[in-house]
Amino acid sequence: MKELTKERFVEKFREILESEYFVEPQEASAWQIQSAVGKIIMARITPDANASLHAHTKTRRACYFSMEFLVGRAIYNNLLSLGLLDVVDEALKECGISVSVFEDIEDAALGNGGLGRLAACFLDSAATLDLPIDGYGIRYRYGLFKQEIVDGFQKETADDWSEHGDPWSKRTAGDSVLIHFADQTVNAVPYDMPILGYHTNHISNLRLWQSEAVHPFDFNLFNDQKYDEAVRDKNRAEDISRVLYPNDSSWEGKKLRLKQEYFFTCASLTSILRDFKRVHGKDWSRLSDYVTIQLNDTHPVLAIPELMRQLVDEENINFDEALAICKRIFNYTNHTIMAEALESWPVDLVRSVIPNVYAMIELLNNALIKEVSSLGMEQEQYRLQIINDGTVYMARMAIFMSRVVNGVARLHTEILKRNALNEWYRLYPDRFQNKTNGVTQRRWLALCNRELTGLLKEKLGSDAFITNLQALRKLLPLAEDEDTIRQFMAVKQQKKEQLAAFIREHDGAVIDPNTIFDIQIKRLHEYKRQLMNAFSILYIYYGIKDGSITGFAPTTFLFAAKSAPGYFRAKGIIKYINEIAELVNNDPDTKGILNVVFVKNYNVSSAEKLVAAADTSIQISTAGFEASGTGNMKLMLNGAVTLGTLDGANVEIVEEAGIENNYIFGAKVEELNEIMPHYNAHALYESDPKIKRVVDTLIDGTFSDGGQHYFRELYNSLVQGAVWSTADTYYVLGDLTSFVEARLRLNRDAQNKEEFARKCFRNICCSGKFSSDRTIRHYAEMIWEIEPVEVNW
Ligand code: 26Q
Repeated sequence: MKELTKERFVEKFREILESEYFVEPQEASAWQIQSAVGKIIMARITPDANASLHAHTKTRRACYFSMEFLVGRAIYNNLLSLGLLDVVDEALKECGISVSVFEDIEDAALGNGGLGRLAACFLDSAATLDLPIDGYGIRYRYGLFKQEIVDGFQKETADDWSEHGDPWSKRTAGDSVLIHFADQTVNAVPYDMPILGYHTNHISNLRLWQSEAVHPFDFNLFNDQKYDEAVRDKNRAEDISRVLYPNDSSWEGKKLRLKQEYFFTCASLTSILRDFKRVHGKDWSRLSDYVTIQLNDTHPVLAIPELMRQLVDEENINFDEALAICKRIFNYTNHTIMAEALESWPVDLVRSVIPNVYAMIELLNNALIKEVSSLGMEQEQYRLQIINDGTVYMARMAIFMSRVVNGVARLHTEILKRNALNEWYRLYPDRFQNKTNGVTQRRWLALCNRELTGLLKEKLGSDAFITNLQALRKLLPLAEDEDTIRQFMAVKQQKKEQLAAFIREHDGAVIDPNTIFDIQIKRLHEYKRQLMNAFSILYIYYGIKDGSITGFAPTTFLFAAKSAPGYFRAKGIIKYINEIAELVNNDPDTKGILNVVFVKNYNVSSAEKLVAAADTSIQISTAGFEASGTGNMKLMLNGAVTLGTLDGANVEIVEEAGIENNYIFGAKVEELNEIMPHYNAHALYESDPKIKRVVDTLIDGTFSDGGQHYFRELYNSLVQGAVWSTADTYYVLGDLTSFVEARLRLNRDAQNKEEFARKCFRNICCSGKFSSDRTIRHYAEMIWEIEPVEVNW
């Protein structure tokens, strides 16, 4: 194919704008510009995309099943992958347009947080490493809600991300699948989104299903002027893929969610089996030679009984044979040990919505019981059964039927084996593996921090780290080089200035780039302890005011977080942070020293700006609760030191980068196991006046929650509890003092700017392990047993 030069690009670009929208470049809107660029790019990559799809059906491949793919904004990433960022930048400039127009393009927020973003990073790495992996999920009409902050409170609005079209996917209606529920049948229509590998012609396919009516509307009802009834079926069908559930911690047994899960797993399997048949015929015993399926948490686990059903009921394979085939195909990744997040469905619901699948679940349960007794574990049977007491337990079905079960960080996997899934580990010790998470350095370094990328490239004499992050290790000696550190500090300063400009525009807040940027960005959860962060700021605030804390280096405390709309405490914490901001930002005693800002509507695009500008990465979950974390890796990669607990992947981060280059505090998992049974938060609160002082701001009138009792409820959760031992489940008060100490230590160290920058720089050099390229390669080798493919056409 001819090279895409600036001239050729400009010509095509003008042509498309003219013929599609009747506009000149200067009068085109952001989305019209994106649409034109999208058309040019998609036309160029289509042959590669088709060739990749074709190659994938001929070889052994992995199918990544996930309810969420948080891909974010596609345009910059696609241009980066194709090596066209500069060409398009120049071309647009010639048309009087800045590439930054695309900042106005919406993110595709088809995920809640870590789990969904991990899936997106994996597809990026897979394509880049030429590994045959395709994603399967749901094309939600509305992604994760947009967050506004009104009077300090979170307000949700709909995220109509494809309102102006979606140039990055192709509707493939010819591959549609009919999905049958007991009470309705819908049409699953696939949209294929190419995921481009970096500087390779290999492309992964992300197939997202949209639910549509089989018949658009009832003509007879329409003729009788019964308009609502005429479109009722259409709306009911579209309900299934209408909206992403914004819950990512507490599980809710909603019928629509169950339908979503069945909808996309059934559609995906049907499509995979069709592809297989086309190439290999009906030799089902070989299915597992060509297809392996990764279940991203339990959300897609209905794929297991559904594949059984398709093999047994539709392909007439006997049950035992089908069972053997399925057991070779599935693997399951666990992302949480929190009991309230584990999926379990009422038998009556499953039976009423998908009766044939339920029948298969019963047979699987019988097979499990048989196996448990043959392995001499009868005494554990009730804790292992897929169906027990009128409930279907999804994780149990997943583990029973998977070849490999994995956790997402070393500590997390150890906790699964020792505690959360111990009875399963004893049953199948060889089934358990660890695969520590990673992030793609293409988006989380090369794209979001071109300045740092440029510096690293210059120092290394190559940009090899963009596809081999371990290469950064070689730069470690330069941490002692004054020039390098000065240059690094200049880059960080630049990114802080850019972030300050963004926040001014986006939130109307003024922040000073000459202060320390202290950043906590993640979903709002009690276990992530944003409340402890807030308390620590107040602790320091009162310390500065009463003179017990002196010489505190000016710090900007940045928060960004969405709360599940129904999560009362999390919403209270958002309001509380905003109340603290109001207080400390306006107090002449602390003005210029403490600045607190809550950045609204946290998403992938704002994360890209935040991570690049951070000095400190706040990772302070109660030890044992954060399965891995991936934001911690993104911040490390951009040269922030971690201020955190020994939880999730933080353990491995300090192992790589050195405890002396990070700030670790708080109770460890083993310590908490000892402490929690007799932890008395109320007694601690009563005995420590500094703790009491900050906690009392929840109830003493310092702040207002608009009379909605958010703060009183938070207060009660910390110090009241039905019995004393149930108060402060996440040890917020227990860890608060050591957190403040670590924070003060960091603050003192940061005053030696060069010495502190060295620590930051060492973190970058040691971040190699946390590339999703490493993670995906390990899945490919140790779980999927797949090999890289060559794509030719
Ligand atoms: C389940 C049932 C009904 C409705 C919603 C859900 C649901 C949706 C999303 C439950 C959980 C999630 C998301 C979980 C998640 O993001 N977990 C994070 O996964 C990351 C990637 O492995 C880890 O790094 C984080 O530690 C973990 O919290």
